[in-house]
Amino acid sequence: MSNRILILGACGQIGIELTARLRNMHGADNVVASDIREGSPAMMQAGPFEIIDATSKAQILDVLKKYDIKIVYLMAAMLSATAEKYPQKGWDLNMVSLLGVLDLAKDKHFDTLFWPSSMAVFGSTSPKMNTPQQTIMEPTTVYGISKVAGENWCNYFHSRYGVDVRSIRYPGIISWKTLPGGGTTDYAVDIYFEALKGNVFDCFLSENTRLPMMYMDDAINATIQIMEAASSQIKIRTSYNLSAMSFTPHEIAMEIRKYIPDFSISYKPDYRQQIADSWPTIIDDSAARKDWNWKHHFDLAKMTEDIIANLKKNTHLLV
Ligand code: AKB
Repeated sequence: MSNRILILGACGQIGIELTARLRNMHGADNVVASDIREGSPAMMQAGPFEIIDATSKAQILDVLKKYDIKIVYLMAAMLSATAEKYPQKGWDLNMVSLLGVLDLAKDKHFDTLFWPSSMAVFGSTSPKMNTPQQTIMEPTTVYGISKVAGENWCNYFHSRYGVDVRSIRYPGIISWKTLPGGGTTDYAVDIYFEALKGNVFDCFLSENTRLPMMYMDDAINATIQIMEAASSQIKIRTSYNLSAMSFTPHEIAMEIRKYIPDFSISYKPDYRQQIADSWPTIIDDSAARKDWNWKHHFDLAKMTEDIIANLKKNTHLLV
């Protein structure tokens, strides 16, 4: 029986690394990558690739049938900062894509869906310290509103139609292989690249803005772990809080200085400061740890050591 996987939004920050990991695990032919535009030659040559607009249910259905897909990861999304510039487009992409795939799952065109939520579901009225799994959720961004609505749709399709949908509230995700785009936490990726290029880093958040973050390796592990868990272990069908570390721009700069002593950072907060200020400082992810044994492996020190070693070996990325 086929256990083929489709990734929608495979060319985004998480999609690229998720596709590579799933292809390693299951064989490239069993993992169909897709995006609205062509991916890198590496991704397109390594296994099947389809152009799909994630808001088109018809295009998704064609590919589900063509490859006999059983598992879908819907990774296409517009992130917080970009969605504040294009609210209608952000809402449309984030919601229409989700409602389309939920409907396809309801009609049994595939078995299991992964959909990423975000810590952006929380807002200024949520507790900032040890933000609980269940608490006040009054997000102030379009992205956050779309994620809260999406979580509730997931829960509804699970309880009403039995759809096996699983979701994680990602914190800011940091990687050295792929760049993010349009997020409020992106500074924590850019900072490593600028430091290694020998540049001063102009940070768009203020020095003491503490946000929850996670290294990509942990984020991919969590994603695969929740999808591999038995359905009975998934007790929450909105989305699970997920956490690894929390740090400020000042703290990440100090960590980088251990390797690049003359690294220098300046602070020029812009509109993204207000978004960051509405988000949690530290997240309580005990439900994920208890229900499906989630554990993180990287803290700020270990992540920084790994990123700097890898970027030094891959200087072609520093263009
Ligand atoms: C963003 O900054 O928009 C994302 C997120 C926290 O979901 N990284």
